[in-house]
Amino acid sequence: MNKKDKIWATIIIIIAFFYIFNAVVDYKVDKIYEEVGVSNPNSMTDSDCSSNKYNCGDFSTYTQAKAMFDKCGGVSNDIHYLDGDDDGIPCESLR
Ligand SMILES: [Ca+2]
Ligand SMILES: [Ca+2]
Repeated sequence: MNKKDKIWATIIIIIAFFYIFNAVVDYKVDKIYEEVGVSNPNSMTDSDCSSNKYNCGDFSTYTQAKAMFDKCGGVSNDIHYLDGDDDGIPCESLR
């Protein structure tokens, strides 16, 4: 290995290290959020109950839709309009 090769190898190793480090940190953050029982606000599946952000089409299962519905307060606070007929069952189409 000549000097130039060594420099490149070092750069590649540093970049690879950062990628792995970031992946591990992301994984750990997700795990920590999971352990304390709240969803990661940075993840795609965050539960924002402040405005109408989700529709039934945003969920792939009824369980997910129901979890969001319940988390935001159920019928009394159906901020996302997941339960149009107010019977307490959101997204009938997913059942
Ligand atoms: Ca909606
Ligand atoms: Ca309903």
